[in-house]
Amino acid sequence: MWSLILFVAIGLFGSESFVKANCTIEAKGNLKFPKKFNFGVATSAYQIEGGWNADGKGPSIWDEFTHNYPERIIDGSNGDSAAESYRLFELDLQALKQLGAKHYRFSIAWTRIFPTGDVHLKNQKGIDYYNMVINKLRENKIEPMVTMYHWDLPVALQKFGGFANALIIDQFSDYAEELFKLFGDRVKTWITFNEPNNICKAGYGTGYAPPLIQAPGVGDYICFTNLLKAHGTTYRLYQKKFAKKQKGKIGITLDIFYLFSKTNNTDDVNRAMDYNLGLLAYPIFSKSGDFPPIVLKEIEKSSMEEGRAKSRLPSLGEYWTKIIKGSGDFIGINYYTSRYVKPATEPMGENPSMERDINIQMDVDPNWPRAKADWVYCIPQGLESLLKYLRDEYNNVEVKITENGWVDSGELNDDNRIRYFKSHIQAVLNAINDGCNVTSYSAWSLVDNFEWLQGYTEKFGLYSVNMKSTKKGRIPKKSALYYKKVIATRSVPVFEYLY
Ligand code: GBH
Repeated sequence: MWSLILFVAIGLFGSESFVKANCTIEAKGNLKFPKKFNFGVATSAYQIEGGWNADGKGPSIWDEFTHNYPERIIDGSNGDSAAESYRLFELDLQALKQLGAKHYRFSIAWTRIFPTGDVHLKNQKGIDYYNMVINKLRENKIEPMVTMYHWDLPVALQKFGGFANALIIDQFSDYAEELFKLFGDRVKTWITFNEPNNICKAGYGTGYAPPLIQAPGVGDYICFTNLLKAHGTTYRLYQKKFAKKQKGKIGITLDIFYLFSKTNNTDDVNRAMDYNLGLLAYPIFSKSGDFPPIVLKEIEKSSMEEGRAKSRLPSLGEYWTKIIKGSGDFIGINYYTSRYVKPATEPMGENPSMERDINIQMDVDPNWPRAKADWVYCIPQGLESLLKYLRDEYNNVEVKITENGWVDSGELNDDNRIRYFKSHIQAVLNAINDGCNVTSYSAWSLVDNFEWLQGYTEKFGLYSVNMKSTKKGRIPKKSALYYKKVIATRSVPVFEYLY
């Protein structure tokens, strides 16, 4: 009876039935992860550290924004104290040890080390803090994976224009050089930028996040261009001055929703992927470099129609294409969820804007299991498909999953988070079994933390933190016990054992 219904459903909905509406995925192939595959967890400085002005730290654009516009954060909160990891790193370390994490992805707050962003003005206490973190991790055989920039630009550098000014190329690569000098003897995995899509679209396009620049279809592209140049310059610098001795790897973390087409139209999917992922991945990881040809062509055409003398997204040019092409030892991927895409019937968004340039409608299936946040649905098939897409379109580049996680209200009995992790970790294993070059997975996040515009109303942690107490004790949720078991067995355990 059930198989008959399933059969009819497949017949009716075709490929749609591929994306299941119950947060599960079938296991295919080996049941164990390869020995060299690494499991860990991720956080970011502003979201967990607190101590926003402690010991000489300078203000970042997120300190400034949350202080000046508390009404723009859902609960009026900020990261002034957050999970207090600056004061209480020992508690994070205990949680990492309890999980058996093999690596810890955290970010360095630029303004803790260089309060004004200028590398000639060091804050020794900030340096001491990160040395302590890195050393304690290593003593416990937990590999540090360091994000250099997770959205907290020094206010002093924003005054120069931040990512809207090409000065950021030197400002960032000078900062990166100092990080290599200070920590590169012990840090072997570096991520230059976390989610350029958000840095540039939210910061310089729609302008809903700091530095609040509203210049859609213009500012966002200027930001992408400068950011890619800063990334490429940093990579070359490392190769030239540090790689031989330090032997580390450098990558960049990109966020992407996987995109399905209801009508199985691969052109729609490829075009949308070129805009949402390719804009950043293509210049770094493709064979030819520069922005994806279709994106360059379409934006140039629209720009001409708007009566401009040149494209809003000019080619990177020969010089920069060469520097940026190949400037990544791995691609970091933050995957949370997926969407359906179809071409828009009428022009979308304002003119100009990235939305108008892309002109693709994105929607969800009302049957998909939704999280507390309205943008997260549990679609493990999207992760498997994305990894295969990277394998096929980007020459089987090494992939590190730098974030993946589920959002709820913070309950300790978080079965839905376990379901999410179980199916997504299975999706990664399926992809590996199918020849994808994925080498690590970081769950977002170690602890409940400051979720940007959502403040403390949305929780992603494996550990709960009582934000109101000064002790800020970390309490393992049920999902922490599940993830511990994943790490210990290098497999995808059933989770009934927890009952
Ligand atoms: C990542 O950001 C961040 O790296 C991390 O700091 C954060 O805590 C984590 O994920 C969880 O959010 O327009 O409705 O499609 C992801 C942030 C969330 C920003 C989704 C863009 C799009 C919402 N992104 N959001 S929607």
